Amino acid sequence: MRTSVLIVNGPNLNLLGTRQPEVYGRETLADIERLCHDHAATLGVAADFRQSNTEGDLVTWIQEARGRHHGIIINAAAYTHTSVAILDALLAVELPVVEVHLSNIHRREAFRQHSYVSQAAHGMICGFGSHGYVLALDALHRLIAARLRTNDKEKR
Ligand code: CA2
Repeated sequence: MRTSVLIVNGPNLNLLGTRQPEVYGRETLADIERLCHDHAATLGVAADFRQSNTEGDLVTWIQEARGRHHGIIINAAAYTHTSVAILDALLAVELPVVEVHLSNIHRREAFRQHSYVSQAAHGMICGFGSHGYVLALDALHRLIAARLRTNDKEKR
């Protein structure tokens, strides 16, 4: 099976490029999706890029990733700071997870500085705008390759 990753985006990220460019930049979510597909192609990886404003959609997509994808990149947006449901789904799916944020959440309001998602993530990339997704793809690709090597050794 070709390496495949799920890229999940949470609420209001569909508004990117239309408001608050000083915080989130001028690129649209469609621009970021293109960037991800282009970079994933250079890594030989398939990328399934999704966005929803609904917490349940995000939970369902994470659950469905098991058996379909090798890892998950997630920008849960505001649900990062509130959602135990998304944390539980990420823990249950047992796939490598990389958390990404466009802005540096540690330079912002106190309520953005706690992430439930981080408890299920191998690592987090924040503050690099859309380039964070490229960095996240590189990181996840390495994690998946390491995991596949370990699985191969265990089979031998
Ligand atoms: O920096 C990030 O990527 C965030 O995940 C973005 C979330 C925010 O709640 C997190 O604390 C950090 C917000 C996404 C909303 O995006 C908008 C884009 C344009 C206009 C309004 C909202």
